[in-house]
Amino acid sequence: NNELQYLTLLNKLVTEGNFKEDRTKTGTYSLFGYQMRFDLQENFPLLTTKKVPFRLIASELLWFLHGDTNIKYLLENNNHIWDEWAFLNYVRSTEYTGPDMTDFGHRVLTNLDFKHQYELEHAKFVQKILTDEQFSQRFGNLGPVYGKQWREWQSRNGETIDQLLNVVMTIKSNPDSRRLIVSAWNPEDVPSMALPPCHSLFQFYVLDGKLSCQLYQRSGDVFLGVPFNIASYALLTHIVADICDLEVGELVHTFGDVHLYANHVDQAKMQLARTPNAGPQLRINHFSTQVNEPNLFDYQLTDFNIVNYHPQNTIKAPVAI
Ligand code: DHF
Ligand code: TMP
Repeated sequence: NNELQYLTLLNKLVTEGNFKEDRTKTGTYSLFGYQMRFDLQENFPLLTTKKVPFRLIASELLWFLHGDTNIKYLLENNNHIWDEWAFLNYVRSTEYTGPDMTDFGHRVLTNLDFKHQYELEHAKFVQKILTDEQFSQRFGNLGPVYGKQWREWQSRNGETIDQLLNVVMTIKSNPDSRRLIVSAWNPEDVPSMALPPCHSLFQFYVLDGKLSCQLYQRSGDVFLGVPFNIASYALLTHIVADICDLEVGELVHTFGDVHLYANHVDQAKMQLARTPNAGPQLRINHFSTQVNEPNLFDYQLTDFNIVNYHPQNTIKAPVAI
């Protein structure tokens, strides 16, 4: 069962995770090196032991596929999962003149007055990204993150490399290739990214007409980020299989530092007390504009339908910034 892969990891971190301080000053229970395998033929690996918002996962993936790195697209799709990291750049700039937002991630958790101030400034920020083009170019951009590296890796001769398109074309022409790799980890660009890529590198593999994908995730927030990452790479595998006329195989999810934040332990225990339901299925509307050339830009949110998804209630948890 696919969901047990996740619940087993969650349980392992609760029971065997090593306490480790971290960059965000939250504290984590952590393990180094772990692997899960999801059979994409069985079902679509969207967790049922809590509600995981597929809409946000799909719009984030389309944002990557478009090569976009500006949160404006996400905001237009009512997706706020990257807001805090753009907001952080803004409040640290000289252009920000509102109330002091230093350490806002921790202060919103303990100070109700401050939380209201933050929510007001955050709402103003979002509005300005949506309506002021100059502002959005300056503060909506997260730097050369996933989309940029996947579709427009900057080469030293001034050209750009579309890693993902190259891989799709190689899958079609030479499916046995062992070089079907896309890397978001660009050491030259890492310092200018709002957050260095957590899902850093992935590789495809074709056997018996089935496409598998392995992700190397250097750092995994098991309660908040990881359920998104599993579903996102499962969706990516379905899309690439669709373009290449293949069935889906497995998603192999490999971690470096996988951790449970100390302030997610109660939520994890609540989730572990639940019994998973049968997983949902993904239906992709068949690609109306399919021509000979693969076009990774053609997919739209409405092309993806999750059917038979019967999740249990949302479990809220604060994100570490
Ligand atoms: N930082 C940290 N510390 N953990 C992350 O998982 C993370 N993920 C990022 C950026 N920085 C991060 C991008 N992805 C949520 C999920 C994924 C994500 C960012 C945030 C999140 O908060 N999920 C909530 C629901 C959010 C909503 O409905 O808007 C959840 O309950 O799953
Ligand atoms: P780090 O850069 O110090 O590793 O912090 C990044 C945090 O964000 C870490 O807890 C992992 C988490 N994360 C995910 O788990 N998945 C994601 O997709 C992203 C962007 C972040």
